[in-house]
Amino acid sequence: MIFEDLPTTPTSEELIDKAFSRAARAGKAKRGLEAQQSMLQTAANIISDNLENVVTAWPDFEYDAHPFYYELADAIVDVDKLRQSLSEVMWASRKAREIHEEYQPRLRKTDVDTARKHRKQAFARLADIVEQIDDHLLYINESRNDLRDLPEINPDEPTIVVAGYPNVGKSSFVNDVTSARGETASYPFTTKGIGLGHFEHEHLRYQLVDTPGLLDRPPAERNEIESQAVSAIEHLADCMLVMIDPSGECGYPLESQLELRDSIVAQFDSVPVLTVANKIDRREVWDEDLLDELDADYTMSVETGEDVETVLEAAIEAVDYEPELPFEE
Ligand SMILES: Nc1nc2c(ncn2[C@@H]2O[C@H](COP(=O)(O)OP(=O)(O)O)[C@@H](O)[C@H]2O)c(=O)[nH]1
Ligand SMILES: [Mg+2]
Repeated sequence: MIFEDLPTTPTSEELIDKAFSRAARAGKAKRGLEAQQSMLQTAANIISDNLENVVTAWPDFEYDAHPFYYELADAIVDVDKLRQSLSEVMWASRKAREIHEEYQPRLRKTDVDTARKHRKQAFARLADIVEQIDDHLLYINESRNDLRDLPEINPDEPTIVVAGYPNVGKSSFVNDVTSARGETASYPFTTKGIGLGHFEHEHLRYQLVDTPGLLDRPPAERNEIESQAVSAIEHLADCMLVMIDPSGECGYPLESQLELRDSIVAQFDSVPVLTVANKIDRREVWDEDLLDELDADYTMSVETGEDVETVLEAAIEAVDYEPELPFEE
């Protein structure tokens, strides 16, 4: 995941301390004018290089981030504000070099006292520049901490997303058809873990994703971050399975479950959505007219295994994934 390896961003205080203490050490190794020159060069370089590294450590959101991650990142941090902060830091990095270039000539062909006075002045200006971007450095580090924990999901793998109210059997389904049990990922904005599983079909790896807290309740109950995370999922899902429990044993009336299904169909208009009624083994508690009303594409029972394969194959067909061949033009 592209935001995983971002280094911590120093605070302005840390950076100033580091630059000036290294400069003091460099100064002690030399005498006279050379000591002053070496101090300035060391301090300016450390500030300039460290600030530049803060900026270059970040991927380009538009070119390097998959739209799924871009949108998810934007739900969690303010990407425009982050970009602005990064550009201010770049400005400060360049400014530090300029100060170095401006003061360097003043530390030559002069007496040591005058040189020391100029060097101190340069240091004050360097410190001032770094202090000016204090808030930006803090925001960058905060963003880094928030984005580091984005879920480990591969957006390039063909993906089936499972939606539906709690207790309808989503986790049971994901665990049943995938090899890795209990694989989870987490979003930084909720404590609920994403259920994640993989299976292979005709040598292709598919990803099954269950998104508790997002696609398990009506849109009106989602906060702003959750709503945006749901739209990020539009870039991820190649097929949507909306699971319904017509027995009502999940604790949610069928009517609410169908409303959720309809809202998902409406929102994911570019993604094939299949309605799957689970717990068919409990058909004795299903209402007689229910099946008509449901308009389900499939019925199944994860408990007994009835028609689970059929549903999976339908999902694979709906994904309609064609791998890119390396030699294709
Ligand atoms: N009778 C019956 N129970 C099921 C079936 N699938 C899942 N369950 C049960 O329904 C409950 C909720 O399942 P779970 O997978 O945790 O639902 P989730 O909240 O949607 O992930 C569990 O007790 C499951 O054992 C099924 O096909 N038939
Ligand atoms: Mg679950």
